[in-house]
Amino acid sequence: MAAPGENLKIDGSRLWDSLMEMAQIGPGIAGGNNRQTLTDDDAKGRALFQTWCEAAGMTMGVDEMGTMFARREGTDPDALPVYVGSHLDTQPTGGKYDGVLGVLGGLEIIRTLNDLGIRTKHPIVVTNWTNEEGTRFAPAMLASGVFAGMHTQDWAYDREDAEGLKFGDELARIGWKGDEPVGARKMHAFFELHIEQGPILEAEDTAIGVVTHGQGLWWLEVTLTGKDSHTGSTPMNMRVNAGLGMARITELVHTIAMENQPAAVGAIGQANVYPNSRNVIPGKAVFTIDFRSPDQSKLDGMKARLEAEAPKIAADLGLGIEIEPVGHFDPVTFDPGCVGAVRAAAERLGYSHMDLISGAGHDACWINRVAPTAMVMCPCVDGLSHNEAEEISPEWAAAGANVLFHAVVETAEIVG
Ligand code: HGY
Ligand code: MN
Ligand code: MN
Repeated sequence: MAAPGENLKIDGSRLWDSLMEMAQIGPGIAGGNNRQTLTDDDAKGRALFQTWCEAAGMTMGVDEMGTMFARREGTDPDALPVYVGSHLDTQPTGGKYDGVLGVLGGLEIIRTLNDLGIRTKHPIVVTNWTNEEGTRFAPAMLASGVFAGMHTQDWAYDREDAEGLKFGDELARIGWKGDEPVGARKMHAFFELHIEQGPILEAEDTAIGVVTHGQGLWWLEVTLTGKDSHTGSTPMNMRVNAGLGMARITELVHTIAMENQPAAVGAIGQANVYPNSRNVIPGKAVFTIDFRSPDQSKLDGMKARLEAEAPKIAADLGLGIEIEPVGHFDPVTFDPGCVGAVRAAAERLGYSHMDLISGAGHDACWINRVAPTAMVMCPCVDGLSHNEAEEISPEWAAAGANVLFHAVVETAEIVG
């Protein structure tokens, strides 16, 4: 006897077409996307998503952080909804699938339920979280963090981009500052489909990642203060070179991560020297360190080691140093019940699958603090992401969306 909805499948070509249409908005320069949060392109992507949701008979709610909630009614209006989603904002040199697959995979579930005339007891809400990437406004997962009570809304509104523009002002400017209080919505469960952004699933020739845990993260912003001076006429022993300090701390970050293997990573992704002139020794350097590990003690130990050793490097060079944590979340253990629904869906559908720890951060990492949460992952080519060459196959997208579909619909309870 087939389980209810056992043979339900989404329409993979419709999903792929929607992914390709969304990718036209905020194009990059090398085939990917540059649809950064709260830009005009983000607004265009939001508008397209809203049009699609309304065409699928959903009603849209928007909260005061701009997060979008498209609701399909259930047969029991009092039942807490099952939420499903991810993010539509991208890195400046982002791919077409990071985040977008999870939002449009959620939409595809609704489109398929409509096609089949299936009702569920619990409403289903497809979600686009604002500013998951944290590249324009740090930290990452900002809106889901406010929703989970990890940041105040005022603090989030005050976050500034490189031009000094404030998050709250930009949200109002693009016309997506909603009226719902953030975090007021209660969830029966939350599911997120996401590309792996790493090499494991492809290397293991496995279609589905059943995400049991997510690694934790520290973002430490370091400011080194030296002295601008002439690169030609300043004797080497008179230089107070912030650029040299940044280089030595970059090496320290790598050393710390390598000494904490396995399951630890560290790098500096954002770095600026000032005045950034070819013949001026940098009097200032500002850069952000990204440490991650699924092991709490390793994660905190890497931070502590950096905080102890970087000041010594600065002192040796006569530099001032400030180290400010600008992003953090502890390692995550997802809800065993929701993880079980994902695993059962993969088994029922006959997809190869394996348990996985998420290397990247996701909105699900914060939402897991306020609702039972799990993630589904699909492979990506060469494990590449945060790169315009990010690529997946339509088959991988469809498999991930089918597993998401079954996990969501099983949790939302089909009633015919
Ligand atoms: O940084 C992250 O892990 C996520 O991709 N924003
Ligand atoms: Mn993402
Ligand atoms: Mn990303």
